[in-house]
Amino acid sequence: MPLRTIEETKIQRLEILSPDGTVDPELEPKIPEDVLLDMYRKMVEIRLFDEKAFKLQRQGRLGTYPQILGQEATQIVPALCLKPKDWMVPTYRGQGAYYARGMRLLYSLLYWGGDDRGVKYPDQNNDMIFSIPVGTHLTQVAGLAWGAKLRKEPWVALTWLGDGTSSKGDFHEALTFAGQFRIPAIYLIENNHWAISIPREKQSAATTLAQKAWGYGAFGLQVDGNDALAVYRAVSEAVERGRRGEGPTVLECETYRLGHHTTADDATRYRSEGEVEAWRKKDPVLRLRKYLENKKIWDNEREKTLLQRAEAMIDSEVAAYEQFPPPNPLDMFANNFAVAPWPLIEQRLELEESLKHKKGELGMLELPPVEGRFP
Ligand SMILES: Cc1ncc(C[n+]2csc(CCOP(=O)(O)OP(=O)(O)O)c2C)c(N)n1
Ligand SMILES: [Mg+2]
Repeated sequence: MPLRTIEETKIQRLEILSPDGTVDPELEPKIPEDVLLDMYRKMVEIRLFDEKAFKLQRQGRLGTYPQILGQEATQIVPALCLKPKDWMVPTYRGQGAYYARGMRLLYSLLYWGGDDRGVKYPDQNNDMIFSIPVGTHLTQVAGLAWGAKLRKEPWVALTWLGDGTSSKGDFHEALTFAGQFRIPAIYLIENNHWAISIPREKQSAATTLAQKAWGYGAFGLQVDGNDALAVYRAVSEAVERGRRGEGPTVLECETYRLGHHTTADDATRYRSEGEVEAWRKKDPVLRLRKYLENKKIWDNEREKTLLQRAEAMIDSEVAAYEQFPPPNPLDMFANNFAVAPWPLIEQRLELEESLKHKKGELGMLELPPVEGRFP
């Protein structure tokens, strides 16, 4: 006797804008013109910023930096689908998301220059810091979404994670909780095909990452992540689903990391130029530009003006970064523990002692008081 089928599912993929800029009119989202232009402007600006940051690192003017080159649509567009009070938790490859929500590029430069004053998100936003440990934020995001639900607030919690990160136990724990409690959480997997030097095929035997959603009772969809319109539609619908109380969403946005993992990596050692070249042809920025040109709301003249303004803005952010007063070295001990453990207190006192004679020289403000106590 054949086995009974008790459950079936299908994995769908959303693609709207083709690389030549033509659209599927049935799926084309109705995005107001000013939002479309803002989206494009920010994608161009973050691309130029990314190039600049890379060069600054090579010149010794910035610390390690993770480029987002090629992932501008999955960075900028989701953030534009949120309201300020929605929770947003990017990954370390999140400069675009923060910028789209209104954070000055100065702060990204400070952060990647090793200064924790770079963690400064606009006051009205519910933006959270990303975690450098991959995946540890996923359960925290479930907590944020659960909190919104318990308080009967209309906010969703949106987070990003990499393809590699979707193989971690944190993903399983977060999604188990999110599905079971039907919380308004959106897990956007930025499948950029590489987790440092490990290709997507070696990370999971699942044919898609979107299908993982099904195992947790979450809504899952694969999206062309280099297609700004598809990302907009998929994220906006996930936000609406969350606000209606219909639970979590997993979006696998397929894109490609055109650069190295970070400036500490050399991707030419483990992948072919041919592969990278093939993905360059699917460029998300160029694709959106063609769409705007076809709609007759963009042209060469506007592009030229945008590039000039963007370059001037970025230069001024770099100047502000390089003129920023130096940090107080004691700040490294702040904000870590409510009650500091004794080794940290000892180290802090030692540093304080050795800095005393440099106080004037460093132009330091009043030294912050010692936090915590000896046991
Ligand atoms: C818990 C933890 N383990 C290992 C690392 C080192 N690490 C940094 S990024 C990375 C790969 C992440 O790949 P993916 O999730 O695909 O994200 P992507 O960098 O491609 O955006 C690893 C293993 C880390 N940061 N945290
Ligand atoms: Mg990856």
